Parts: sequence; structure tokens; C-alpha cells
Amino acid sequence: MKKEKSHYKTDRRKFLQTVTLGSAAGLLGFAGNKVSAAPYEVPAYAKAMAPVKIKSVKAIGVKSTPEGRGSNLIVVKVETTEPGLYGLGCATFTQRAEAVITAINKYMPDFCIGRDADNIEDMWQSFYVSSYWRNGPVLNNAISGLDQALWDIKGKRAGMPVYQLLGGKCRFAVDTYTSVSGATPEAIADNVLKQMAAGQRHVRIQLGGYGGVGTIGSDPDFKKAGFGMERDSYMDEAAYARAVPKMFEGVRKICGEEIELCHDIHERLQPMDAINLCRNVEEYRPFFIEDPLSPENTSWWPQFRHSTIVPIAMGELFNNVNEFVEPMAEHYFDYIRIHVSQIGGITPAMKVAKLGEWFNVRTIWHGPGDVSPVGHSAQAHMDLANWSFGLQEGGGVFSDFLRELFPGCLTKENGYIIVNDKPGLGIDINEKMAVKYPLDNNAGNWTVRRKDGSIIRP
Ligand code: GCO
Ligand code: MG
Repeated sequence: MKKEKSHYKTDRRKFLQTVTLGSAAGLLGFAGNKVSAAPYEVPAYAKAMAPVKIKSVKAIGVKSTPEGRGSNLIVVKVETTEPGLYGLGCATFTQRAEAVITAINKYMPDFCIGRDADNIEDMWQSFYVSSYWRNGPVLNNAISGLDQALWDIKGKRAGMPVYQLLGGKCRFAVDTYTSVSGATPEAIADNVLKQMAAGQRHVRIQLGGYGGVGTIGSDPDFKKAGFGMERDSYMDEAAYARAVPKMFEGVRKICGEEIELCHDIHERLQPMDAINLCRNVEEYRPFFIEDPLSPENTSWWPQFRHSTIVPIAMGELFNNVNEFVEPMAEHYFDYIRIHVSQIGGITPAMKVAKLGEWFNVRTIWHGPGDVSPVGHSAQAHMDLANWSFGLQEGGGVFSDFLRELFPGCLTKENGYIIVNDKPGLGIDINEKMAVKYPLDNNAGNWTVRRKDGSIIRP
């Protein structure tokens, strides 16, 4: 019975192929010539599953730690009409998590249900313009959740890890940098030595919080005057700019020449101060200096590049893929620091990575704690397949809590991220556990002020 059915299908396909070729030949003016379609039997290995439709889309919000503040993580789950076949994607925007969840739960189901789960590019392009106003962090994160989930589904359908669908491995594993901080160069060097002993080749060094917050400077006059909120941070820009070269000097002296050292300015200095800071650390050969300018200061780039030789890593605050084009074509940066969920997921990130190949600008995807383990997996799959890879921030080290919450998390050996070879992104979510750790209303406190209380862009 079964055999007969498939026989019928093959005959029907042969018939359709003949008809199609026949009519194409007609259109090309070959009528009269004998054009016959060679009978073509689709081999078993090439038979994909029948098309599947999207059955449901929802957001899952969960804390990254069992207690304390932690990050608000958001994962999108897309279910299909194929029983048991679903995908996961990262849509984490910690500081405005509820806004992203609303965008997903209120606007995605109507848009997605009944559509073909295979057409990722079309889904991305059509959801992107469906609101007419577009390209903000809330909607881009929502699209990222959908996009990554569809790549996950495609990988599961193909029986392949996503890196295979992106072109296959062009490196055996993903090299990383990790961050350490401390109040003094000696304390930082101590932490760097520990990372070196664990096999790390690249370490980012910070003096306490970004901009030296909590370790440098005293007497925030605005606090004494009762200006702002008690919890607002204070940054002494000049003291920070003086301290960073000393930090590099101290760490180099203790840790030697081999370790690659990086630093994140986190956009906090005035452009000329950032240029001077970079010049002052040149002799310590940083691997990169990150985000020396805020995104509002892009017109300073030509001057910046002509003033200092340190490699620059930039872009975690960009929302829009178009923002990368000019700086890459003009070689303003050496590394692009895309926050993958912020720009809309794997589909746009791969386009920027490929553009990097033409201009020799390499990727270091943003990988802090406010990227979910699903997002870290998506990044590692791209890292394995992109030739224009530079390095990866974080990933591979997760708490026991996160490993239980997200079975299949990446692992790290000798400083390299290791990706499991399960189909798709290779990661799952324990939904029963997730409901026990709901999001909190942490609106974010990126309020950093200088001595007189005026705001520093973080
Ligand atoms: C980094 C980043 C982060 C961000 C954070 C904001 O380079 O890792 O600067 O630490 O500050 O992701 O929520
Ligand atoms: Mg940063």
C-alpha cells in the first residue's frame, strides 16, 4: 500500500518535471527540438521534511540568578505544526524586559501563526517592516527571538547544528576573552594570572566598575548637595583617564608580554580625552580598546583613527545594521561589537559579519551576562562558521543554576568555547523551572554623574 503511494508520487513528479521543462523550452523557442526531462529520482538523503507551519509564538521571561538582582532574560519559543518541533531564540533586553515581552506576546502570534517556518529571511524582512516604524531596541530584540528560533528549527529539521547551515566550521573552537576587575593594578594582575592559569589568552581589565566607578575619585559634590538619587553613580573622568595607563603598566609588569589585554571605556569620556587615553596605553600594546566614543560622537572617528594606533572594538550600543556600514567601509574600527539580539538576530548579524570580510573588520559579538545562554549559543554557532571572526566575549561559563535552566549550555575548555553537536542551536529551556524565577521590575540604573551632577553618557 505504502509502496504504491510513493510510486504514484514519483510518477506525478516526473510528469510535472516534464511539463515544466517542456513549457520552459517552449518559452525559449525550442519548440520542435526534442527536449526530454531525464527521469529524476530524489535520493532518500535529499528528501527534506514536508513544510511546517508556525503554530505558536511566546516569550519566556526568567531571572539569570535564583536570588538577588541578576539579569532579566527573555527567550522566544516558536512551536510548529510538526509535533515536538520547536525553536528557541534570545530576545534579552534586560532593562526594558516587559516591553519586549509585550511586543512578542501581543504582536507576534497574529503575524506568525500559519506562516512557513522555513522562510527565515522573509519572516525577518516582513516582521521588520510590519510596524512601519522600526529599528528600535524593543522590536529588534523581539525579531531576534523569532529569528534565532527559526534557525534553531531549521537546524533540527536538517538534523544539523546551526553552524553547518551557516557554512560549516572554519575553526575548531571559539576563542574568547573574559573580564576581570579590581581596585588596584596588583589586584587586577592577580585575577589576570588566574585566568591565564585557566588557559585564557585574552583578558579584559577594568578598575572596579566601568569608568572606575566605585574605586576612583571621591567627594561627589552633587551628593553632598542632595542632587540626583542616592543610588546614582559618580565618575571622576580625569582620575579615571590617569589611572588606566597605570593599570596597564602594572598588569603588564606582573603578567608579562604574552597575555592579550583589553579594556572597555564604555563611551564615558569626552572624545579628546578618549584619544589621549588610547595614546597613553599604546606602549602596553592593548589587544583592543572598547567603545571609546559614544554612538552620538561618530563624526569624531576620522580624527580618532589618525591620532592613535590602538585597535578599536566598537558598536554594542548600535541598534541598526546600517550604522555599521560606513565605519566598516572607512576602517574606523578593527572589531565590531554587535549585541546580536539588539540588531535583530542571526540573519542581520551574519550580513554584517560577511561585510566585515570585505573590509577586514572582524567580529567580537557582545557577550555579557545579559545575553541569555540561548543567545550565547547562537553567537558561538556564527563564530564557528564566520571567517571574519575576531574573538568572542564570554560564553561557555555558566552557573549551575543556568545550566539546569538551559540544558545544553555551551562549555569552555582552555579558553575556547565548545559547541555541542546537537541539531539546531543545541540548547533547551526548562519551562517548569523558569516559572519559579519570574522577572523583576529592574528598569536599569545607568545613571552616571560627574562631580557637579551632570549626566555622563554610559
Ligand atoms: C560589555 C558591556 C556590558 C554592558 C551591559 C549593559 O562590554 O560586556 O559593556 O557589560 O554594560 O551588557 O547591560
Ligand atoms: Mg562593552
